Formats: sequence, C-alpha cells, structure tokens
Amino acid sequence: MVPVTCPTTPFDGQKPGTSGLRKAVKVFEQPRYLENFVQSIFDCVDGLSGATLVIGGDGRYHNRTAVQTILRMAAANGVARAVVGRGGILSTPAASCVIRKRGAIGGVILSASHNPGGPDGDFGIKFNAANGGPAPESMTDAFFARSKAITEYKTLESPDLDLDRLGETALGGIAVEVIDPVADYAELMESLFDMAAIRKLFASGFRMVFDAMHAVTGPYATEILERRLGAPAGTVINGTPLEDFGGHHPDPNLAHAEELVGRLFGPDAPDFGAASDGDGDRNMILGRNVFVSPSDSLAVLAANATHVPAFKGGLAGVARSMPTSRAVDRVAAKLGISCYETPTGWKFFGTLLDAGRINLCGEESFGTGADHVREKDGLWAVLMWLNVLAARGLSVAELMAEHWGTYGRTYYGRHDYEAIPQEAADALIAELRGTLSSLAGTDLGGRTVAAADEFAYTDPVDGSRSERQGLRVGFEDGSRIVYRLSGTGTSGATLRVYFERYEPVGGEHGLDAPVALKPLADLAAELAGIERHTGRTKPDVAT
Ligand code: G16
Repeated sequence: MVPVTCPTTPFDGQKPGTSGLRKAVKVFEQPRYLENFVQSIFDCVDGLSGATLVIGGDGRYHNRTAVQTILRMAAANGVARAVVGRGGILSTPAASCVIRKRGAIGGVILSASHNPGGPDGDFGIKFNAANGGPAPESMTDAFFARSKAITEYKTLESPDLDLDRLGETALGGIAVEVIDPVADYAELMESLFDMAAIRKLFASGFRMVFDAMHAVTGPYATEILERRLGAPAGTVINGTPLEDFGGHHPDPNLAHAEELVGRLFGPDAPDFGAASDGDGDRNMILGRNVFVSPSDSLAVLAANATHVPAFKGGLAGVARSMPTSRAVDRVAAKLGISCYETPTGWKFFGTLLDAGRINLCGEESFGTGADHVREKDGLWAVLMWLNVLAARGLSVAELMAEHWGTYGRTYYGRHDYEAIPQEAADALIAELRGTLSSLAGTDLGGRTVAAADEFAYTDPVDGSRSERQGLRVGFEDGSRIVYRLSGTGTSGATLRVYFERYEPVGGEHGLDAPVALKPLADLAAELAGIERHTGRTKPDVAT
C-alpha cells in the first residue's frame, strides 16, 4: 500500500464555526470535500508525523465512511498510530479523555452535535489538540487559510478496515487500534465521583430517566448508570444510537426532548431526569416538575462542588460564556474565587483550564464541564448532579429553592430565529451595533440601561484577542439582553436573543421563566427591530 498524492482544488467556505466545520451531509459527500479539509488540518498540525491520532465520531450517517477516509489519510501523512472507537464511535468528551490518556497529538472528531442527522441532515468535523480540547482560533484560522490554497492531498489505496473488531491492525506503515469507546471514559468517571453514594441513592428507590435521544451517549449511560451504579434497567431510554437519531433533533432542551419532559412533568414522575445530545457533550437537567436552566445548573454545581470528591479541595475558579446568566458570578463572589466571562465556544475555556485558573465552567447552551477533560461533558454533569443530590439528601426542587434563597434567582431564556437570510441578520446586527453607544442612561420599557456594548475578549493566559462576540444591553435592575449570531447553523443565519432577569433574595422566585421574562423578550424584539428586519413575529425555538 503506497501513499498516493491526489490533485485537488479548494472549496469555498471551509471556515470552522463555533465548533468545527458543520455542513449538510450532501456537502460533505462531494468528492474531495472531506479530504481537502482533513489535509488542511494535517498540513497545519505540528508534530503529526510519528504521533498518535485519535479518531471517532457520534455515529451519525456518513460517520463510518469518513472514518475510513481519515484513517487512509492519516497513514499517508505519516501518523504512527491511530486510535479509533469501535464502530467509529467516540462521544466528544470520551474523545477528549482518550487524547489525554494516550498522549496523542490530537484527535479528529466527527459530529454535527445536536443538529439532525441522516442523508438529509448535517455532518461535521473538528480537530481537538493535544490537551484534548477544541483547536483554538489560531489553529482553526490556519486550517481555513490552508483550505483556500490546497492543491493536493495524500491518501492510500487500501480496502476498508474492520472497525467493529477490537485490537490492532496494520494500515500502510501505521498501527490502527480499535478500542472500546466506553472503557477509558467510564474509568475516568469512577475516579471523580462518590460512586458508592450514588449507588446507595439508587438502591434507596431514587428513580431517574436518562434520555440518550438515540445518540452516542446510550452505551455510555447504560454502562455507567445501569451497570456500574445499579440504576434499574430501563433508566436509559432511546439508548440505541441510530444514524439519523430516529429522525429527531438530538438536542437536549425543552423543545426537543419531548418524551423526557412529558415524564418529568407527568403523573408518577421520577425524581430526576436528564438528556444528552448527538455527540454527548450537552446535558439537560430536570427534577420532578422542575426544569433547571443550564445557567442555574452551573451555579448550583459551583455552590455544591465540595460535596464531590473531585472538588473536595475547593474550586480554583469558574468561567461562563458571555451569554450565560450571571448566576454563577454570585456564587463565585460568595466563595471568593475568580469568575471569567469568555466568548461562546468551549475552546475559550481551554487556556483557563490548562493554566489551573478554573476547574468548573459552563454555557447557557446546555454545556457544563470541568478540568477532567477539555470538552463539555453531558454524562459527567449528570453524575455530578447525582453526587450532589446523594450528598445533600435534597430533591432537585428543594436544592433549587435553597439556592435561590441564598443567592437570588436569575430567570433565564433564549429565543432562536433560524435560517434567516444572512443579509437580513447582518443588517439587524449592524443597525443595533450603531445604536449601542447612545443607550446608556436611557429608559427602555421601564428599565434604565446601565451599559450597552459589543463584547470582545482578551484571553488572560495567552493574550489572544477575539472581537465582535455579541451585543449586550445591561439594565440597572440587574436584567440583561444579549444578541448574537450562531456559529453552528448550516443554513442561512440563526439569530440568538438571550434574556435574564435577576430577583434578589426575598424577591419573586416562583414565576414560570417565560412569564417572568415576557416584558424583556418583547423589549428585545422591539429594540432590534426583529420583525422589521426578518419578517418573523416569533422565534422558532424558545428555551
Ligand atoms: C457548540 C460549542 C458551544 C456553543 C454552542 C452554540 O456546542 O461547543 O461552546 O455554546 O455550539 O454555539 P452557537 O450559539 O454559536 O450556535 P455543540 O454542542 O454544538 O458542539
């Protein structure tokens, strides 16, 4: 098997977004499309030759084909060893775990996260670096620049490898090792939590439902929750990964995890409910008749972290993405630890985690994680919640009430306007940007604007600068509206509008979030002229 060099020409638009390159499957199926992007990555990664590379994905349609292509290219580009999850499967946090454990140069992860899959769905690819985390912007910018100048890629002419058999095979000059995708990750989880306490919780009759949404987390959740922690069989629902996720959006939120939400808010509801997404890095947390917003989840975990063995020495610091509510800031202030505000995208937490400045972080987009890997981690968040509930002996509702009673409640919501024409979205943002500087001190819908600006970030560890990371309008009463365009959509533009309203200790804590936020939501739509620019009178998704 001799490496062959194939001529190619660049494709437009191979610019990685918030989390890698995401496009419709049909785009990735074009000859040379995947090869161009993979070669662009390989050309930019220092030290690839002779190194170990991890490869895996969320099992969606096109995953297996892509893994075979990448293996051939890895062999032709001088990689020494490729580590692949059986069946081409690795959840995103498990891939991060394996990269770190094996001392790999990085990993290629195939996923379009929570976007629908199947022949008419989406596909994606991202590179994670040697720390296990998403490539920083300096690297993704280099991949994009390379993709615009590429003239050839290297591959092998070889038959497909058997990805379903564990063990080592030779491919060209390299070793390909097919591993159990769950084992390393499950072992890591056991080292972080009080497994005995969680086992005791389940043995006492505590009932939970975990919705794997027919996505990658099914085998991980079944192994850890049912086999290792003794939760009854059937605790994990929709646990068999399907290439098209059963035709659903594998997106753990109130809109898409319908079955789970129905159970937790229905008769004879279990004590605890959770869901994860396509590639296993997101999580949604529910209690009986309670939805815990991701921003609140981060705050509650920070406040209770020392009940968990991994954090028994206390937290070093915490971080949240800018649009995430400031609930965790209040916990950090009370604990006397730093709280960093970063742009949207898990990659921005990497330097802070590596430097030991933080060991817990999260995002409003159903992402929570810590320093055990360099990705957000859905099942980890669920185990952390279980550990806290076991240690505290409280229900989810009791824990939330206690939290709000101590720190006040931050109501939180987000409206998404999807697939709007790019020009309309750009015009809306440009117009709003132009008005920001005149807003401070003005009265909007009965609230006084305290400050309004466009968020930019200087990484305190490496000094890198990221401009234009969202428009924010903060009010004197502690409420806030944020606008930004998504970096993960695959058709047109998605406008995200985020709202939060702070009710201090002793304030009104018992409202439904959409009711509490209605005036802010109306104000946000009016201030940005959403209907005027887009023709939309309501969001596509409200979470
Ligand atoms: C990715 C990123 C997250 C980000 C989310 C939404 O998550 O890793 O950091 O918060 O996208 O980004 P946007 O608002 O730009 O669409 P995932 O789970 O899709 O990989």
